[in-house]
Amino acid sequence: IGAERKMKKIYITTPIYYVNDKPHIGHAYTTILADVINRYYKLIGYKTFFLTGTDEHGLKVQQAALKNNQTPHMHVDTYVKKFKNIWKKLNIEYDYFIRTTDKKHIQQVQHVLQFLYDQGEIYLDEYEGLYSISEERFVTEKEAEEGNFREIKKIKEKNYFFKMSKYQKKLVNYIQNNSEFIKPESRRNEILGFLKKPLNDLCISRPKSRLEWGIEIPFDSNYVTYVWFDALLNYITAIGWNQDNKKFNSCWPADYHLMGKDIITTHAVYWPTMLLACNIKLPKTLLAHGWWLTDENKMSKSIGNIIKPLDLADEFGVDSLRYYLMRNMVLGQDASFSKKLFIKRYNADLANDYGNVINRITILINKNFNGLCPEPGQYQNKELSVIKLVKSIVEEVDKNMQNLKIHDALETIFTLIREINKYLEIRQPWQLVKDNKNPKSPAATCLYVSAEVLRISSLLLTPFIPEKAEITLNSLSQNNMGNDLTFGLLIPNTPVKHPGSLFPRIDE
Ligand code: ME8
Repeated sequence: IGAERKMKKIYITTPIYYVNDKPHIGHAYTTILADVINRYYKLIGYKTFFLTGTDEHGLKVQQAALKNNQTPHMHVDTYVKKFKNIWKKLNIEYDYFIRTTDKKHIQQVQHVLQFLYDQGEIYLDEYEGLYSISEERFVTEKEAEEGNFREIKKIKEKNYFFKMSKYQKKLVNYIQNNSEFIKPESRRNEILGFLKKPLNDLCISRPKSRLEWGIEIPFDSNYVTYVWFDALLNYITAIGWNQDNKKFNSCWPADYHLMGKDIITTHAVYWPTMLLACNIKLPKTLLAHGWWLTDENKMSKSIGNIIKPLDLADEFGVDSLRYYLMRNMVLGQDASFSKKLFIKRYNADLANDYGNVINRITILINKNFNGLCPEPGQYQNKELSVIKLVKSIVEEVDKNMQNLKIHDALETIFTLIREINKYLEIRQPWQLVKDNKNPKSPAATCLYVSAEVLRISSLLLTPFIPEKAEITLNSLSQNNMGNDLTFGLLIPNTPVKHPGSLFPRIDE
């Protein structure tokens, strides 16, 4: 592991979001998830690279600009700011923000198009079919009947096609031989099912008469390229593909492409076949999470049923929102968003369990040990079993995180937090101090052990609730200890402060 940690960065991506509307809770979820995974890897000592950004071409954006009486350029600049502001507010620590209107990206997309054209992987053909404006692609008659596409037109035109079908067999083999490639299992089966039918070639051009806002096809100026062909390539153009080999090789292949289940097909079929045609390695894991539902409706921009993440973060704090989103969705499944459940979760876990432990320990140390970390004496069985539990919890959290069981990781951390509370109830340090407050006394030992376990729990929580966990760690003078998760590092006689009420109860 040591050597690998030095050589290759863990590379994590979110989808690049369309800038046809403001960011909403769904975008926030994927981006927070990426941030949590990224922060966790950093915590345990990996170098990482976290990419997010915006998908700025295509019909949807062109139409949104028109609706706002703006040029596409002005429109995208305005909306990109909204995304960047929200990520800042939600404490998202991305390393790079790619925009598909970046000059470098455009050049590289054209480079790929030209390369594939020269290799004979792209050809011109006349095609007649049903075209969905909302999906921006040709759909089959069956899809048109079943799907709820709002605008479907019959279109006959000449277009450029990428020989996607040629790679079908290779792709199926790859998916079958790499069980980690598509997660969760249900999505993997869905894609394998989809690939049982013959794959069509992919139409990768749009005539400018119909769509101007896109990247021009380098070998035919009458066309721009299909927005997905442009967008998917962001994952390699952002890390210097074909320009900065050192940077590219330090990141690629991507470790985690995160996304919602709505766009798994483009990522699990179009993207790998494009990479195969370019002789580029395939990403390690595509993770498709479920949908946040509200009032049992799909919450998406097109339906206009939007909970604004900023409002919730303003009302209850950024960490509370991050915590709820990570704790209440089982990765892969859908989850219903509700303010009621949000408040319930907050009160139970953050206000009661975590908040209580922080208050009890720091207040007792302040009252009885002059605000200095007490010096522990001999550990008894009770202490030894708490210390043993810490080790197994740290290992279990790691397993949960590696397996992308994010909600389980949180549940595991909270087992430890609840254990501190139980330990305090059993040892009753508030009684022990009445007998003896000397260094190495039972009271000192109990409070040292509790504070140390609080330090480790808080470190484990930093990826999820960075702001409040950091405050807690600072109140324990953790700053000098690095990110070590082994028991026994808290230094006796360093200051312990009461951080104030970090998680006030919310009325239900
Ligand atoms: O699809 N619940 O962009 P997009 C959970 N530009 N996640 C949700 C969600 C919800 N209700 N709604 C949206 C695009 N998402 C393309 C991507 S990538 C090369 C190009 C999240 O703005 C989820 O991650 O429509 C989903 O996949 C993404 O937003 C779609 O964002």
